[in-house]
Amino acid sequence: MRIDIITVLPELLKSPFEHSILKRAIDKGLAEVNFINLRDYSNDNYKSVDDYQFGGGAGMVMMIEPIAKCINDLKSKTNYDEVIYMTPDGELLDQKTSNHLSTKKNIIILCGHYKGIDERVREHFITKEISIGDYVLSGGELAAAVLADSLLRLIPGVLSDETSALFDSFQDDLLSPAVYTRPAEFNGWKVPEILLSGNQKKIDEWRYENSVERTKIRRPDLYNKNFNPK
Ligand code: 6GU
Repeated sequence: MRIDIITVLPELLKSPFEHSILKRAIDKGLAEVNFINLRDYSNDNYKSVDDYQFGGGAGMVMMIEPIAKCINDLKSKTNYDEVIYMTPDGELLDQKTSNHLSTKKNIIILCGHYKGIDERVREHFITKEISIGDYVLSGGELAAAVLADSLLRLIPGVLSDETSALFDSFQDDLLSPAVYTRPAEFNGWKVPEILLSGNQKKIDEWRYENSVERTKIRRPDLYNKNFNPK
């Protein structure tokens, strides 16, 4: 999978891809992530990419020209499956969307800034708009990193234990069960006996029940979707 991220702040974005699982995915050649500086496509000597909005009002708007030039340049070299715009008024990201997008070959992610982007970009270039939650961030970069992380870890071979993404919270609309490691007792606080029993069937049952119980308490919305469908 190849992800090309268009941003005015490439430096802000780089670090999440230089460590741990995402770094390994890139080093192994399972993923390619490129950072494209939108200012390189500016029309003027000041490298500006934003302007005052028509109709007045506070806040700058990202101009269509640099974005169009940039996206067209990328498209002239690569076929893209999706051109995604990160925006708080987009579709809320969930595991289902991540699973779906992780099967794509090439995607562009455009990071918004300021008051937003000229609506004509959204109408004519963007194929999908994604938000990572109902709160406002200063720009799309951190959201783009969240999206990219959620996609890259699903690529086969990226996680060392191939099956482990299948057991992530949300993969089946259930939260993950509680986990423990050594010591088996600390301060008198004990690890549930069953996990030390060696009985894998019983352990699997305990984990499933623990998942369901946690989901019921912490995320009744998910629980009801699973167990009390309308
Ligand atoms: Cl994608 N962008 C911004 N600026 N804020 C957000 C967001 C995206 N998702 C949630 N809040």
